[in-house]
Amino acid sequence: MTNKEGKGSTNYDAVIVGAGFAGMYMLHRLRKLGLNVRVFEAGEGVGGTWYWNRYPGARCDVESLEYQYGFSDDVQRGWTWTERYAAQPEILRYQNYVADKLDLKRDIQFSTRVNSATYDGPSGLWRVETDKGDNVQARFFIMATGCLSAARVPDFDGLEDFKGKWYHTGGWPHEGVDFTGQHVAVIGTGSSGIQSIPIIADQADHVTVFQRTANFTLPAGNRPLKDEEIQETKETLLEKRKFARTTPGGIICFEYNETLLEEMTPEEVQHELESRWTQGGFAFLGAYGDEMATDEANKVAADFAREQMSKRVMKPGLAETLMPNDHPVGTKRLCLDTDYLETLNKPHVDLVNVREHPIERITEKGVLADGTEYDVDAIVFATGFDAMTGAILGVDITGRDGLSLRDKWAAGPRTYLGLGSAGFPNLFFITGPGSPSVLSNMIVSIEQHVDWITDCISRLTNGNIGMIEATPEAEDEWVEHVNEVAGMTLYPQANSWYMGANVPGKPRLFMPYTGGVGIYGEKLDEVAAADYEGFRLGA
Ligand code: N01
Repeated sequence: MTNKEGKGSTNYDAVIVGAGFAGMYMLHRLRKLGLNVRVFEAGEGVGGTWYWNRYPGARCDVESLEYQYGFSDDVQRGWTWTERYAAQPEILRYQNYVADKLDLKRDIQFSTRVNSATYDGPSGLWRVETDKGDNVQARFFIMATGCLSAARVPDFDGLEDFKGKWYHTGGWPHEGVDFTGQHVAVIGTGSSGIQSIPIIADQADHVTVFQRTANFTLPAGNRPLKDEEIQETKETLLEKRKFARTTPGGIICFEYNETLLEEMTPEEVQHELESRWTQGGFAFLGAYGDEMATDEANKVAADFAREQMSKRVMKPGLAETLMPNDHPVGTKRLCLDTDYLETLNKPHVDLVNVREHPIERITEKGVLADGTEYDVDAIVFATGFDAMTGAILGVDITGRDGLSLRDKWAAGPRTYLGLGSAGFPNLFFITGPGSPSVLSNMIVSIEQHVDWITDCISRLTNGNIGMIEATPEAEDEWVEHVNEVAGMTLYPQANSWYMGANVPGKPRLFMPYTGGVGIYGEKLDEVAAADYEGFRLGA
């Protein structure tokens, strides 16, 4: 059989979409099972989010000694990290190192975007079509598309009129951008904006930062790694990884203090907050047990954070605009910065509060906000992603009896365990909505999912079972549970991308599972031990 471009139709055991951390490990595990696997990847190389996000200052906010695979002693011993928080080029080099070491690239078709996947009931196979004219079939279809990969430029009027250059942080030119001598507008002050603005400001003659929501940010405390800590990790990583899977966030470089605020003395509270702030990173969100659970407890940490941030702001009147006051600390992703607030003190950097001075449109010359036109040579959109569902729904997925995933999820994603969705047999999501995913160390969660999916596929193939599908009842129960536990936290209070709030028209609901990696892992184990309870296994 040939399609219109003359390519032959090919059968695989499994097709994986995406060659980031998730797709690479999934490929490795399924190949070890003896399966014939094809990975389709839109980029020209491996890396996923780290392939695309090459903006200046791009850096991981999980410590590099933990932000690496933990499934192979050989792989981890062969790589040496240099900084506490690895920068994007180093992470991408690491991913290529792993891909080469495991000889993964021969099964990855690069520069190829999957357009659609359709389940054929009679054969029990998925038919997958790409923008390069591939038309392949596979029993298992696995979305390893990442949670933050569908970059989003807001629908500003007039962008097509702009005579300068514009960029999105999530799709940065590979050759880099030199802003020397330029006037630059940066729109967005989430992690990407906060990381890139200091470096852009080092080059540019003038930078105007457009801020819609003031964000909590703390100094990352990045530094070169010491030989002893590198060595210690090499000796212990695999063992520590087992422990990481029992923790709420899959991170072990700090511990959550479980004592409630009211059970601590003011001195103890101050000590916890100070030492965690100084440590840098997400440790700050674990200063006491109810920090993310009650407004009163959160406010103590938020006040501390505002006080620390204010100390770094010197320009008259600036602190008021920069202080986050419309959401509890941690309910939007906490930002880790290197000199962000100090950069805003500089005379050639201005901050525009978009809430007071809304952006009306992009013009030929720059950005028009509240009647003022800001003339610039370049605009940087640090405006984020259609998170968690954007990349999944970017593929036109049709399941049993013509059911479209886009239709099914029109009011928000519905999954069982974030792994599967009723009506879509043999379709797996890696770190899908309804799993801890972005609230955890992504690589720990990816490994947890890939291991589970591998065991499941192994069970099916060994048992001569052709099909697994979430039942609607188990899915309804899980969706309800995910909402219920999210409702026990402060998270839903913020207009965050966790809630879909950054995309106009997107349904608002809290997409990740807040129960934590450890508790979630117990549930995964129970389901597997009960022969995939909540899933229907069939011929
Ligand atoms: O995206 P974001 P990001 N007009 O959505 C603003 C991970 N990450 O790319 O907050 C004006 O956080 C928007 O405003 P508001 C990390 O998980 C990690 O920065 O919606 N402004 C916000 O300020 C992170 O959380 C790392 O009101 C508009 C900004 O654009 C996630 O990726 C580094 C607007 C978008 O912030 C996403 O981060 C980078 C509009 N129409 C990313 N639309 C690290 O590892 C949006 N904005 C450190």
